[in-house]
Amino acid sequence: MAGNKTLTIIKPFAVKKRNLGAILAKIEESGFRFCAIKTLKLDKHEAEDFYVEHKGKPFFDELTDFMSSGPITAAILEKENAVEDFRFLIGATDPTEAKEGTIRKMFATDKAHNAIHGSDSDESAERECNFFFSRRELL
Ligand code: RTP
Ligand code: MG
Repeated sequence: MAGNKTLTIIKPFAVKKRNLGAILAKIEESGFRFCAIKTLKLDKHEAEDFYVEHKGKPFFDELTDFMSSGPITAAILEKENAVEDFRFLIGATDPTEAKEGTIRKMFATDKAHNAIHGSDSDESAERECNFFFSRRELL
């Protein structure tokens, strides 16, 4: 059975461009409940650790530089079928391919600076929730 939690990150440019509130509102309006939320800055090593599945790929260095370049907001979201429904809400990785009304279509700059992250499986969601939040914060 599909899990009911996913992990999102509002990425550095979106926070810098002051799109944070609009993105959080869109998430809430779309039926997701915020279980936990925090704003923080990753260092390069932490960004490499978070995106370890992409280690060795040509975009890994640019990706981890970007993700450690400024404040991000991480949140645990709850909804039935959370992972799949949230990936649908954020849209394609490349915003030029993202459907109208998706968060990346609305707020992304380009593929490297695509505004938001969503876990890609229940297993990733569990790992990523534990990456950002302590047991005390997992409500
Ligand atoms: P995310 O993990 O950030 O939610 O993005 P995603 O699942 O849609 O895409 P993923 O394949 O996990 O890639 C992670 C991030 O790396 C950048 N990327 N660049 N140049 C490229 O071909 C390329 N491919 C991926 C994107 O910024 C993507 O969000
Ligand atoms: Mg991914």
